[in-house]
This record gives sequence, C-alpha cells and structure tokens, in this order.
Amino acid sequence: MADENVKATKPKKVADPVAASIDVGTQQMIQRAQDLGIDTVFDRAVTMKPCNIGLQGICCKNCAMGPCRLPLPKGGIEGEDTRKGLCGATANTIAARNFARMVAAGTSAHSDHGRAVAEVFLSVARKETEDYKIKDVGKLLSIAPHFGVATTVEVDGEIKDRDLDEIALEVAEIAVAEWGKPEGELHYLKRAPKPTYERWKKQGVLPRSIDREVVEVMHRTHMGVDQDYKNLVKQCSRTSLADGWGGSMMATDLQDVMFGAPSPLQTEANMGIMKEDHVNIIIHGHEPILSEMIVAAAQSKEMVNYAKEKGAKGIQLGGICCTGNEILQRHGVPPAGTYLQQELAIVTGACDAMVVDVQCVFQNLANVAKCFHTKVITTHPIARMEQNNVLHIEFDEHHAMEDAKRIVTMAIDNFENREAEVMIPPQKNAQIAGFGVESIEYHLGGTFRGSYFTLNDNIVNGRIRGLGAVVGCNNARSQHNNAHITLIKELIKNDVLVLTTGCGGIASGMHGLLTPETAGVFCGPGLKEVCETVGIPPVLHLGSCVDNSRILLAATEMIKAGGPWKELSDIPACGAAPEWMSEKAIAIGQYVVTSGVYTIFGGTLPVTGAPEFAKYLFENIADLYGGKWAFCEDPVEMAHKMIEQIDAKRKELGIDKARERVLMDMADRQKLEASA
Ligand code: XCC
Ligand code: SF4
Repeated sequence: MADENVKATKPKKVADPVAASIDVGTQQMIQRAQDLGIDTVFDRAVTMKPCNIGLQGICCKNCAMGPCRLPLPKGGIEGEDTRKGLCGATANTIAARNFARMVAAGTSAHSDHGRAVAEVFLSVARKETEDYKIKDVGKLLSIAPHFGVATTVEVDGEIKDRDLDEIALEVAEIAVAEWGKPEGELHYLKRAPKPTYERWKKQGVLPRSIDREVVEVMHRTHMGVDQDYKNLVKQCSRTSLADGWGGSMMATDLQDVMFGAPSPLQTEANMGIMKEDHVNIIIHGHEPILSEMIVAAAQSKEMVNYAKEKGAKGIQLGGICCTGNEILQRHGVPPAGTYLQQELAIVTGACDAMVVDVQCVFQNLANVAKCFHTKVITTHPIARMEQNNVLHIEFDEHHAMEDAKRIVTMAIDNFENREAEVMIPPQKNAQIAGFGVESIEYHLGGTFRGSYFTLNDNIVNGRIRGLGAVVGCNNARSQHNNAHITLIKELIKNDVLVLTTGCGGIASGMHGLLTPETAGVFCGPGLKEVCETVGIPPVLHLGSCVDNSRILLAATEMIKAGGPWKELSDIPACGAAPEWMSEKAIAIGQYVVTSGVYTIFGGTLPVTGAPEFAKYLFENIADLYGGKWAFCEDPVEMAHKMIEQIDAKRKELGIDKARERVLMDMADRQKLEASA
C-alpha cells in the first residue's frame, strides 16, 4: 500500500479518529485504515484545506477571461462594494450564479432519478418488463387524479372503476412528459395548499417542465446573461420547486406504486449489521430500481443455496446512503452506515461486493477496494469509474432480475477470496423506520379518526411545540454525525417532533434515536406524553432524500385536516441540514424556503462573500415566500434558532399560551404523582 518513495519523508498527517466521528465503530475503522496505510475521506479532510474563496461563493469561472476571484476584504466592505470581475460581474452576481448552478445540479440529480423511475413505470404500464410490477394499487389510484387521470368511468349512467392497466398507462405517459412538456405547468404543484400555490403563481415561479427550468438556469448563468441576483434567485425558486414538487415527488410516488408505500418496520443500523460468516453485499447510491432487484435476487432460494454451497451461512445485505434508505423502508434491509462510512464498510474486510448506482459515491472506493478482496461494481451507464479494478455491469429494466442475479452471484463467488483479517465493528442499534404520509396518518390519527387531526390537536394544545425536519448529508469538515444527533436531541428535549430523511435518518438510527423508548429518555414532557400514548418514536424516519416530498405532503395534510394554519408558512415548522455537503441539499433547501419554511444549514453556505445577496436569502426572501435561509455552525445554537422560529409562529397563530398551560398542568400532575 505505502508508496516506497515516500518512506524517507515525514509521516503523513492523518485524522484523529475520535475527533472525526462520534460513532465508536467508525472510529475503529478509521484507525484500522490508518494502520493498514489506507487513506480515507477523514484523513484527506485533514490534509486538504477547503479553498477560502470558493467557500464564500465568489469565484467565477464561467468564461475564459477568468477565473475571477473576488475575495471579501478581512474587515468586510465599507461603503460601496466595488469588487467586480473582468466583465464587471459583481460579487452578488457571481455568488448568485454559483448558487443557482447548485440548485440546478441538485434538481437534476433528484429529477433524473425520478425520470428513471417514471420510465421504468412506463415500461411496466406497457407490459414491456416482467420484473417490475404495480405493487401498490391504492397508491396508483390516489395519485392518478393529481395527473388529471380519472379512476372511474360512467357507463350507462353508472359509475364504474376504470381498467387499471388503462389508468397506469395514462399516468405513466403524463408523468414522463412532466420532464419535457412544451407548455403548461407541473401537475403536482396543485397538490400544495391553495394559498401556497397562489403565492408561487403571483411570484411567477410555477415551473413549466423540469428539464426546462434546469436548462434555463444554465442559460441564465452563462457569461453575460442574468446579472441581477434577485432575478436569479427567482429562477432558483422555480427550479427547486420542479425538484421538490416535481421530480422528487414523482420519484417517491412512482416508487411507492411499483415497490409499495412503506410502513414502519423494525431493524438495525450501523456497520455491525454485517456478518462475518455471510456474504455481505453493500448497496450504495440512490435509485431503488437497482436495489429492489438485488434484494429480490438475494432473497431467492437459488441464490441463498448457492451462497451456502460456497461456505457462507447466507447473504447479508446492507445499505449506504439513500438507496439504503429505500430498501430499508420497504424491506427492512438494515443500513450499514451513512455517506461518510462508505469506505469503511470495505475496510471491515467483510464486504464481498459494493454495488453502486448514482450519486454520493466516492471515487476512492476503488482505491480502498484494491487493498481488499471487495469487488466494486458500477451499474449505471451515466456513472462509471476510471480505475481498472472496478467492474461495470449495466443494469437494464428489461432484464433486471438477470442482471441482479449476475451481481449477487459475483459477490457469492468472491466470498472465498477474503484475505485480510475480517474486523466488523460490533456497534449497531435497533430502529424503527419507514414512516410515510399514510402511516403517520394511521399512527397519529388512530383508525377511527384517520386524519392529521391528532397531530394538529397536539401542536395546538402545545404538547408538541412544532416540527423540525432534520435531513441531509454528512460532511467530512465536521465531526461525523455529531451535528445531526446533537441537534435532534436538543429539539426533542424541547418538545419538537423530528422528521428525518437521508443520511440524517441513518445517523438517527445508528445512535438509537428511532425507537419509541427514546421518548422516555430524551424528550420534553409534552412530546414524551404524545409519543408514549400513540407508540411512535419522537424521531420519524421518512426515507431517502427524494422522500423529503413526503414531508411536504405531510405538512399539506395538516392543513387539510383543519387547524389554525392555512398555508405551509403558517405551520410552526423548520427545516435543517446540519451536516450538508451536496448540491442536492441546496436544491432541497431552496424548495423548502420557497414552500414557506425557515431552513437552517450547518457549517456555512457559499454565499457569505456577497453580503447583499446573502442578506436577500437570509431576510428579504421571506417577504415573497414566508420562508428564508440561515446557517449556523453550532448544533445546539441551531436548535434554538429553530425553536425561536417555531415559537414565533405559535405566537402569530395565537397558540403560544396553550403550551404554557399544558406544561403547567404537567408539572402539577408530576408533583401530585411524586407526593402520592
Ligand atoms: Fe447523499 Fe442521499 Fe446527502 Fe446522504 S443525504 S450524503 S445527498 S445520500 Ni440525501
Ligand atoms: Fe470573470 Fe465575468 Fe468571465 Fe465570470 S463571466 S469569469 S466574472 S469575466
């Protein structure tokens, strides 16, 4: 491993494992990698400093007269800001253009994923594939009307159910067209509460079609086009809505139709789910089109028997990142870790195959795999790796099961090649995951009231102070999982019910926050009472990052169920991505803000080098949509900023007093119980 020539020079700087992660298993694996002379992202974060100008968002390389860099003077700007690039672009223009391109990239990633799902659904509807089916008819019928597809038909004055195949085909064709239709607006926008939709309309940000908005960002940010940061932010909003209420939401829905809407199930999380005596296949990436098939293949008798023939006790699947969340929520496949643990799953020496599709995949996986027997298999035509030890098995929906079996067979055949000593860190925690709009309704509403009424009621009466969506990535620039866990604990301690997705969800599971028992340990009295009464964890895992659309729809259900709130910006709720790193996170943040919700990110945002533009995102934008951006490095402080926003909304709604009364009653009751 170690390079011969380097020996004489001083030892390389490496990460301090304890400072790098709050998870003991992760610390052990970082240490192990270092002992073996293998560098991981944690070490590289120590040796490579981020570029300070890029960090502030003020480097423009949109034409060959640049790159133009406009560093902010140490003491800030006094008087007029005269910084400009060769063409005259101001810091505001440059930072806004960069921000817009992040929104476009993030929207593309979520939406191209959604497109792939929609295309598979179209082949299902056309009966061109046998391997995928419509698993959840109820979900299909519930989304059809949102595409303008009727589910019943009148025959001789009688209302009859329409043929399912017909409905599926119509939905599929209309859905696929959402990416590139020449006119109109996205169908799903009308699912938003009416006042929210009207706001978007008034601001002129209703997306027309998904691809078009992304293309328009690229055009507007080309050298010499849109040079008014406010106008650029407007296009950021329109594009991001095409993600949240478009590509992401359709991805979620059509996945549910084909693979089943999730419902809560119990499993475990962290690298300790890997088993020494099993074939371990780690599935990493985002699109469940692949992972669903691998799950089916790995569970087949044929494959399990083959694994046994080869000396293994069975096949253990594990997920990393969002495809892990997809198979977690639908099949109870345990996640092996978050984004930052991908290299470490290989460092265990027990990973027989790492199967990846798109997004969040480190190219360094291939380098780490060279030191072990692990086969890294890329599967997607748009996501390959240059290293020569990487295998590419292209996955095609028309022979999906065949491809999946080939991949699983390869992993099984590789089991006997394990060389390096296997060392699986034992850390793992029990968890309940797989909540969705439908299951929250069921759990909180009970069977007889089947609505979001109970949730509303508990917010109004103050037992639940508000909602906090804690989502998104890990970032090697901050301690792995620390901000997620610290923030969430502080929120639930203050009676804020937490909804989580993405790597935030996996982190919550790893650290034991996704069990109903958590309520008794970490929650404030109001939230504890609600959770214990209905038997839910105070932190609800709603799936992958495209499933943030579930959070939008859950909030919409709260409005439909009646309450003091009329639009999304009225609800005492906040969004947070405490360890964000990806462009997708910026797209999500922008659609959450545009949907009316205060959104706070950890670390920093690449806008600080342009103070006027930053102020626009942090303050003025609220006048247009009700939501605004913020960032904060310290997770406890972040929680209190969110709580402050939640309390302000409660006050606006006139429900701030109710909470004081509830807490007073509770204190009395506790005193009574104590004296009894
Ligand atoms: Fe990627 Fe979705 Fe971020 Fe995790 S949370 S690091 S985007 S896998 Ni979406
Ligand atoms: Fe510089 Fe303007 Fe070209 Fe950007 S577009 S690199 S600011 S000259």
